[in-house]
Amino acid sequence: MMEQCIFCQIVEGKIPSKKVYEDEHVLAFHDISPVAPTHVLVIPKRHIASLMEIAPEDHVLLGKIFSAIQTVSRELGLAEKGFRVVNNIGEDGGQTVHHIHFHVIGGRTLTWPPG
Ligand code: IU
Repeated sequence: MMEQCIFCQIVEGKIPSKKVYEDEHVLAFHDISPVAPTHVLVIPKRHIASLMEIAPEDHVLLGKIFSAIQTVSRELGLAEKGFRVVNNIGEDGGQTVHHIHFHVIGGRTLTWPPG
């Protein structure tokens, strides 16, 4: 399962990605199919299937992910006008890749509600 995970393969460098941020625990890269002028995915390097698999011992990691989101949003020029962070969970949530990821979407005025 984890060997086949596309995002684990991106973390391992087996599949190329356009990285925008990387530290020991977190990776951010441009989404292959952007829905806005800027669309980045921020992920933990360790395989966690979804938000529902987050354990209490992962809380520090979650904080690191959100720090990375701040850094990425500033570096990509999103912070001033605003942007959106999205985490899809499960079938109804529209999750298609089962390695937790936070979409950072911006560069245009976003509408609400989502589809
Ligand atoms: P979702 O929340 O699980 O639906 O989001 C998965 C995202 O991963 C989606 O926006 C895809 O375009 C993106 N993605 C990618 O960037 N690279 C890939 O190789 C694959 C999916 I597969």
